[in-house]
Amino acid sequence: MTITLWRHARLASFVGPQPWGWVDDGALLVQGDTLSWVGAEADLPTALHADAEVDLQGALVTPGLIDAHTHLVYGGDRAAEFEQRLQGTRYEAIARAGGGIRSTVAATRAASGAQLFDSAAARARCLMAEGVTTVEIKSGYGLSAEDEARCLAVARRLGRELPLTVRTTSLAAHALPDEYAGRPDDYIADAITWLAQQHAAGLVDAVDAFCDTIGFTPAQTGRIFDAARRLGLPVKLHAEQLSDQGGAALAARCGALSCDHLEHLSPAGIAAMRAAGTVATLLPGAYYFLRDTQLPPVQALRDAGVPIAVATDHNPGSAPCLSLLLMLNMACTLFRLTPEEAWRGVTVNAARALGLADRGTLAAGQRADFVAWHAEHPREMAYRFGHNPCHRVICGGVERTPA
Ligand code: DI6
Ligand code: FE
Repeated sequence: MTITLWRHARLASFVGPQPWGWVDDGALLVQGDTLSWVGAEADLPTALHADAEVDLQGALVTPGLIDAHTHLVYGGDRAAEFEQRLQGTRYEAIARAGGGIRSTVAATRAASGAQLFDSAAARARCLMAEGVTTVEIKSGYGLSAEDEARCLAVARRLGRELPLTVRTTSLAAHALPDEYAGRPDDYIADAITWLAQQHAAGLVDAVDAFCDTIGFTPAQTGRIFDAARRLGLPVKLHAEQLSDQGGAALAARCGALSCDHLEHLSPAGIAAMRAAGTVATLLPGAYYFLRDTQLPPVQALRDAGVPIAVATDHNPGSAPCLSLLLMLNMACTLFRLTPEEAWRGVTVNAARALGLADRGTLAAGQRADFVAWHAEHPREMAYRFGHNPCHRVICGGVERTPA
């Protein structure tokens, strides 16, 4: 196992009480795929052995970025729907008229496995170019036993073939497919059967649902969650995006890893999330693209000490966004997060939203996922937008070559 010492970096470690977990002149010792020592150059143990040394010459180093909420696998696009919305038709109205998610379902079912893989891989590479080392990918555009499993298998294959960790989430309860029109409870019953099959095939790390007026009711969501818990799978929820359904409290009572969107989150939802330690994953790209005006209750989340994550929500309908760095900026400008909060949202709290304790900070014992930047300070990435200063990416101890 090779041991490499990365020296003379400015570290934003997100560990310890100081802002950013800042270390002025720091070093990282990488042993295989793990960080075995992290700290100030001045504190480097004298007896330390390394096979190789890299001088980072003062470059800024952060943990690898984690995009904790995406829908990367789907067919087609929704550019025509975007034009419709620009002419005044609302997102919900398009969905109710059979467009929206269901039009992507038709395109996804029509796509070959190779098409689904190639298009998703191209999207994943865009995220990776900005320093993303872990991504969560949801199903939810297949909505049949076969097509949901196909999309999850594509996501798993991305994790095997790209230098990137992929966590998969089953989101069969995303929309009601046409063949179940008027029979949402039958659909949920079938989706529960598929979930057990997906789980047996090793395709699922977590279970999600869309609890909203154009999605599923809290009762239907609860049935999916009960099934997930029987299988020992953690849950998360698209909650209170378009209306307050009490979904966040329901999810929190099921020990949810995260509740996502949350523009219409109530004080009761916040209290339940706080009690359960559930992460609030904010998705400023969807808020922006749908021209939403209802802000998520950021100050109340802060006051309650609910950890906040930030993600792209990449999907063809409400957030066709492939830049997690842009989400740092939008989380600050639109939601008034501080740059440090936004950064914690794509590192330490994003890891927590995925139930991963082995990443998201720079500390001994963590996976060696880190990024060196052409920047002095991470606040610059929250400040600029449309700019990518990513310099070098180390994923599991191995340096990634540029895509
Ligand atoms: N909320 C979202 O923002 C995405 N899914 C969801 O439940 C949008 C999905 C889409 O419009 O295709
Ligand atoms: Fe989403």
